[in-house]
Amino acid sequence: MTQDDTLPTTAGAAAPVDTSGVVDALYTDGITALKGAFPVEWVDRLREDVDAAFDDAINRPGGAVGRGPKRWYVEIHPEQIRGFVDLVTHPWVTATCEAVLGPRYEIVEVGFDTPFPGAMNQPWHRDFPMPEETRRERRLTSLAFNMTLVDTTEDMGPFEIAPGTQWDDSPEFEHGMFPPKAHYPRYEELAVRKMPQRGDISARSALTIHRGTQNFSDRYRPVLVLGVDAPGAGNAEHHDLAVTRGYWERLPQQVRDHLHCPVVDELEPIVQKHTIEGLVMGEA
Ligand SMILES: O=C(O)CCC(=O)C(=O)O
Repeated sequence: MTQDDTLPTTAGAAAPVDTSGVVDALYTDGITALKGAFPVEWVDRLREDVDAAFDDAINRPGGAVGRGPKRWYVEIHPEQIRGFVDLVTHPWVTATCEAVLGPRYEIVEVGFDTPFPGAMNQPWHRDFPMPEETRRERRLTSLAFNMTLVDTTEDMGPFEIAPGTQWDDSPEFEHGMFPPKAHYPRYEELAVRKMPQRGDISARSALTIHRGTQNFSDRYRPVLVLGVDAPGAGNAEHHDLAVTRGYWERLPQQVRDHLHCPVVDELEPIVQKHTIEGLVMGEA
């Protein structure tokens, strides 16, 4: 399952990053993006590894978690994908993490969503309940980076997000994550459909209310997810990321500084933990 990813590749060039714009976008809309961050060939190579990881996971009990009909989430280890180092050292990614989460940010999750043909509209949701720091201090303590592995088209069931709703807080949210159906008209009014193309990367607060939509096409729409925490945010306990000793030794120090995961002799396939119960059955 191991890929050698520590060889340099052609990731995005170091361009000056306007972090004030990025922070502002994350605190207002709850999502921002960089178009053309990575070369298309780099994304295609990543997709090969994601496809292989999906085949492995779907054939193993607990390897993939259902997120609705024809839709799965798979958490993986960094060394299962070539390009991990490029991704987490990309200047826009590192600058965004530092600006929002501070210099000691921690990479806690690598995984991918796979809406297949026939996937339905998900219920509007956030990925976990609002942390106390966010509620009390209006401070974001985690980020999710998403990278499409295909050129998204309208019929593929694009990701929809309701900008500004990372701050929504209601006792009516089921499990702190699912707004009641009575709130849906507001989310539908706010909703923006995202049509990312290969090479684009987005950063969002996973608290911003969102959903995957119905995939009418005959193609699947894999999306890589990178989860990053501020120190103490606590999402790491829901994930099982690990690296082998050999891989760890080849990682740049810059990456090790932000990877506080077990270093092991041999990787265990991940049994998925981050079940979002309300999404398992599916349709909104
Ligand atoms: O379809 C997508 O891109 C996102 C799916 C999603 O939000 C989820 O499964 O939690």
